[in-house]
Amino acid sequence: MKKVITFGTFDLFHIGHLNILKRAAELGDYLIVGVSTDKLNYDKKGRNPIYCQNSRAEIIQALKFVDEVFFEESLEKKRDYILKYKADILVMGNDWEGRFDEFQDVCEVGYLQRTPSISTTEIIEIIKE
Ligand code: C2G
Repeated sequence: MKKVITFGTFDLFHIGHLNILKRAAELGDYLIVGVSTDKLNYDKKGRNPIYCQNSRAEIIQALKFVDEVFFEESLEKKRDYILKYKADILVMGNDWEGRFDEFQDVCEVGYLQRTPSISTTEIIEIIKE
């Protein structure tokens, strides 16, 4: 069984999130998603997500092609998560191109094309206007 792992905040869940998760699932037999905690998001982006981590994780877990969800507490723990969940391939959007190549010694690493013209940040800006 080929296990795929991916990570993200998935705040204000949108079609770009759906597309990447669906395509990640197609690369293997079992999809594991690390959902960034509120704290990790705050540390990374300087603001809290709109949806709290439990809501974001519940939404991801409800998708039919997602098999397992856990909370990603630290960017530095990626290697531990890959090993813990016995992932065969790490998949991320190409905004992260090259950033996770260091894990090629423990799994395959792939980057998928981002869905154009949509992002959580843009949605927030549009609503604000
Ligand atoms: N994504 C995409 N197309 C978009 C927007 C996002 O394919 N239009 C992808 C991103 O490339 C990422 C995933 O959706 O692979 C989740 O995106 P974010 O929620 O923005 O996650 P991010 O903040 O990049 O967190 O450890 C890594 C981080 O936790 C990733």
